[in-house]
Amino acid sequence: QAGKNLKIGITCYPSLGGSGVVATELGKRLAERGHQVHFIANSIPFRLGQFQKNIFYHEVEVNDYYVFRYPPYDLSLATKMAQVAKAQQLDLLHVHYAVPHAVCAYLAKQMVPDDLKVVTTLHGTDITVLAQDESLKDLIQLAINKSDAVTAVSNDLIRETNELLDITRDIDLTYNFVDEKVYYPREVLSLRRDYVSDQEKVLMHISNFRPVKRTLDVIDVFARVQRELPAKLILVGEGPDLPKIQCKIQELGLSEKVLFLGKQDDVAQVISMADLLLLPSEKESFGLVALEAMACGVPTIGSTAGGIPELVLHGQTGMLSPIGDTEQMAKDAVRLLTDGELMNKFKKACLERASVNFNIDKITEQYERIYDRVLTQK
Ligand code: GMT
Repeated sequence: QAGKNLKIGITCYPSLGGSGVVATELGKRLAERGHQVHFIANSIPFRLGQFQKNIFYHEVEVNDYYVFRYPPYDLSLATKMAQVAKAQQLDLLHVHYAVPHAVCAYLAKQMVPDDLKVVTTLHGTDITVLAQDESLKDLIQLAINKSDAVTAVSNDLIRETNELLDITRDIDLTYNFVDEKVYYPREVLSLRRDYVSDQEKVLMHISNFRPVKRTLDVIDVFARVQRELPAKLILVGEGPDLPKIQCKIQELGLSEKVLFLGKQDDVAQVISMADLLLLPSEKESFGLVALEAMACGVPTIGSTAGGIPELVLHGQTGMLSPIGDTEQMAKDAVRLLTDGELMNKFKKACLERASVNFNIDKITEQYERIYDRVLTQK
């Protein structure tokens, strides 16, 4: 089977976070490289964009018969995976996020007469949060141990998976990636002038505003920075902690200096307006947004949580401090924002690192090698 064009089923959360983005971008690139890619999900992945050759989408319909208190989405997904695998003669299923996708793929495998291979990619909270939940732990463990290959997006996530669960197999490291054709420093001077004056620096935070992102730390860092130099904070995204943040900003009298852009699709354009990205997370298996910023030449000020140090090189492409050390984060931000030469050095290093280490083709080839391996193994 090695080296040939494959038929690959991909399942991900179509409208949610980094795992969906990575799965969709990978699928698109695999299709460009000649593979046939079948997305199996409950809606069209939001990054899928325009029609593209070799890409198909199969929608999961959930049975909501009145006896079901909770419509059994997982069972419908497993059945759909098996149906698509049989009808399209899939070589393998590549599922992103363990719950429920890896479990459904394991079930689908039992429904298919041929040996349907399953590759599972772990993205972070499926392990760092959900695998700590006793009601799911054994199931996640089973799904990982029964997959034909398992990948994780950082060494730290591999370490944590092995620490939390009884894993009887190797886990491959496959870092997240960016497409340089989309993520590059955009010319956004006039757009930036719509938001800030030429004297002001722009700090930016982009996330789903969940507790693991420690968004109050974002405000704290910004509050300290703007005491030292003219600056604005741009917040992008939405989530449960947003109201808390809005109150804090008012309480600190910072309303004039903080802008809320809500959810934005064209992240490359938005991020290119920033001088620095703030990522002070409590947990972060990788931190895709820091890579997107890096590819646009924007250094990150963040925490040393999870896989962030594998992506952001402290003192080269950003500055990292222990979780919650907002004083140090603010000091580092001010240092970078006031030293033009240092900032230029960081920007250059960002572009270089994103292009060399996290190139979409390089990582796609790693996935292809894993596919070939599972298809040739007995
Ligand atoms: O950041 C989030 O909370 C969303 C979450 C997801 O499941 O999409 O992101 C996880 O996967 C991303 C893609 O691999 C990683 O870049 C994020 O670091 C990871 N989030 C956490 O570990 C909290």
